[in-house]
Amino acid sequence: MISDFHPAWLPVEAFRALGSRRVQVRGEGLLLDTVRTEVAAACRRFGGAPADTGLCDVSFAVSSQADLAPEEFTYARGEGVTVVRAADPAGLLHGFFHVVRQGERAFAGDFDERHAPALPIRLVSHWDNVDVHPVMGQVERGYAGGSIFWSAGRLREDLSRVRAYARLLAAGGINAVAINNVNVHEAEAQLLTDRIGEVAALAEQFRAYGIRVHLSVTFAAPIALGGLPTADPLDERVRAWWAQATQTVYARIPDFGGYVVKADSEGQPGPSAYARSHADGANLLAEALAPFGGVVHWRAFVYNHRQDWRDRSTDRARAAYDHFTPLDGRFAPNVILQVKHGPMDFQVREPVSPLLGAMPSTPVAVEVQATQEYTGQQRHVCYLGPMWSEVLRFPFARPVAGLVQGMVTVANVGDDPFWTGHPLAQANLYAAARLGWNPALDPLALLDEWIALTFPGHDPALREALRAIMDESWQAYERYTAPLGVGFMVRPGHHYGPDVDGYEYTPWGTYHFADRDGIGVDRTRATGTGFTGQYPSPWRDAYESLADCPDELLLFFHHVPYAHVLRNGATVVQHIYDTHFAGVERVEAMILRWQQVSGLVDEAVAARIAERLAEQLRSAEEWRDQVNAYFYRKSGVPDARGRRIY
Ligand code: GCW
Repeated sequence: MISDFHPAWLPVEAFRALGSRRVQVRGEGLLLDTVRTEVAAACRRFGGAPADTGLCDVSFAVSSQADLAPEEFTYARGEGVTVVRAADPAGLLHGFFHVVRQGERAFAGDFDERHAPALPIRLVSHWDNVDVHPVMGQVERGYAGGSIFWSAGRLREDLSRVRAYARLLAAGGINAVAINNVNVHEAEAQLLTDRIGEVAALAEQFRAYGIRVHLSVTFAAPIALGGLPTADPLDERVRAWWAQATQTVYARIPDFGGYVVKADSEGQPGPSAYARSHADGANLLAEALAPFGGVVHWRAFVYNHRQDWRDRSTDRARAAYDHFTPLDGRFAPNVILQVKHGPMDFQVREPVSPLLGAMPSTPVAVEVQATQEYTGQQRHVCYLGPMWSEVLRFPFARPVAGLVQGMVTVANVGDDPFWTGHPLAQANLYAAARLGWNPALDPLALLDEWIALTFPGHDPALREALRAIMDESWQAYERYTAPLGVGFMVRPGHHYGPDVDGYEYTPWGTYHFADRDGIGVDRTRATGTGFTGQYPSPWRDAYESLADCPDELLLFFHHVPYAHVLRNGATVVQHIYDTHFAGVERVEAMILRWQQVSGLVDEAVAARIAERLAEQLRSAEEWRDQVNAYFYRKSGVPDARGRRIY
C-alpha cells in the first residue's frame, strides 16, 4: 500500500529487499489478504513476484500443526529460502513485518529463530475527543494537530489515514487500540450506544492489521445513556444494562477488545458514589464482557485532586497503592489493572510505581505516555525509550516486564503531516510498540532501528547525527527542568514551560516544598509520608536512606538542605545550577549537529525539525534561567563558577 501520508518507519524503500524477491504466502483470511496485498505492492514496486507455486525466496505460511503460541512465529533460513510460519494469522502478520524490518538480512546466511510477544496486551490509548473540548481541544494533551478519527464532532469521512496508522502500529507489534479519551464527556459517552457505528467503522480499519478496538466508557453510562436512576455496580438493573449494551457492541463488532475506564479519578464518576470498591466497579464491566472474550482496563490513576496543601499527611504518590493493594485477588480474571509507570504522573523522572510489584493476583498493565505532556510536548526532542526500558527492567522480585501482562502507551499522533508534530517524536511511538513486544530490547538499538527504517539509504552521517541528537535527549530534558526527581514545576493547565511554584499551593498534590534552607518531599517512613514503605526490599531501605537513595530520585524521597552533598560530589544547589547550564548546552550542541546534516533530508522534515529545535532552545533557556534564579534567590548561594544567574 502506498499512501499519501508520511511513511514514518514504513517508507517504500523498506520493502526493497522483500519486494525484489519471489514471495509465497499460504493461508486464508483477512490478515493473510493484508499480507498478500503488501507483498503484491512491494513486488510491483521492486520487480519481485508473488509466487504461489514453484520456487520462492521467502515463504509465509500459517500452519495449524505448528507448535506455536498465539502471535508467535518462526523465522528460519536454509537452502536459500527464508521461511516464516505461525499458528495464527496474527503471528504471520508479525512475521511479515519482521522480515520487512530485517531488510537484506532476511536473505543472507542461515538462521532458525522463534519470536513471541513477551506481553500479550500491547495497546495504544488515544485521548481523542469527539467534540472539541473547550480547554483540552480535539485531543487531550495532543501535540500533533487534530484527531485522526474525529473532526469537529464527526467521524472523519475518509479513514485512509486510520488504515495507514493501523499499518504503522502493526509493524511495531501493537495489537490493540483504545480510540477515545479516558475522560469521557457527553458526546463520547454515546460511542457506546447511539454512535457505535463510528466505533465499528474504525474497527474495520484496524482489523485489517490485526488490531482490536477498545472504547473508553463512563462509569455513569447506565444513568447518562440508559436513563437509570443509579450506576451502582451491585444493582441488578445496572448489571442488566451493561450486559445488554455490551451484547449490542459485540453484535456490531465481534472482535471488540473491551472497555477502558477512568473511575473516581479527576472528577470522573465511579463506584465510590455508591460506597462500592474499585473491584465491584471493574467486575461489573468484566462480567458483561466475559461472554465475548473482552477485557476491562481499569485505571489505577486514582488520587485526591482536591487536596489541601496545608495537610502534610496526604501524599499523592501513595494513592494508587493505598487504593488498590487491598483489592488484590478480588478482580475478575478479565480485569486488567492499568498502572502508570510512576506513582505520580508521567514526570521526566519518577521511581517505578510500587503498585506494579504489589498485585500478584491481578493482571496488570503498565501505562506509559508517548504524548509528551511533561517531557516537552513534541516541541522538544526527548527520546523516551530508555526511560520505559528502565521501568520494564526494574527488578522487583522479577523485572516489571515479567510481572505485567501488558503495556499501554498513550498515543502521540494526530493529523499532523508527520503524525507526531515533531518528526523525531515518531521514535517514541515506535520504541513503545517494540518494547511491548520485547521489553529486553536495548532502547539505543531500537533508536538505531527506527532511524535506519525511517531514513533508509541515507548518508551514514545523517544516521550518526540523529543518534547523537536523540540518544540521552531524555537526560538533557531532565537537566534543564525540575531537578533530582522532584517533578512538576510546569505551568499549571497546559503544562508547558517553567513555573517553579505553579502547583505549590494548589489542590493537585504535586509539591516540592522549597524554602530558604532546602527542598524536596520527605517520603520516608521515619519522618515523612511513609511512601518508601510501599516498596519491597531492598528498595524500601535504599529509598529510605539518604546515603543510598539514587541522586536522580533524591528530592522525590527526601527533603534536604541546599548544601547537602550528592553522591556525585556536588551540593544540591550547585548541582541544580550545573545541570541547568549543561542542559541548555546540550540543546545548543543538538542544533549544531542538526545544521550539519539537515540538507540530507526532505526539506519539509528539515524545516520542521529546525523550527522545533529553535523552540527547544528558547524554552530550555527559560527553564534554566527561572529555575536557577529561583534557587539562587531562595538559598542565597552563588554559583561556584560565577555564571550569570538572574
Ligand atoms: O497527566 C494527567 C493529564 C490529564 C489526563 C490524566 C490521566 C486524560 O494532565 O489530562 O487525563 O493525566 O491520565 O487520566
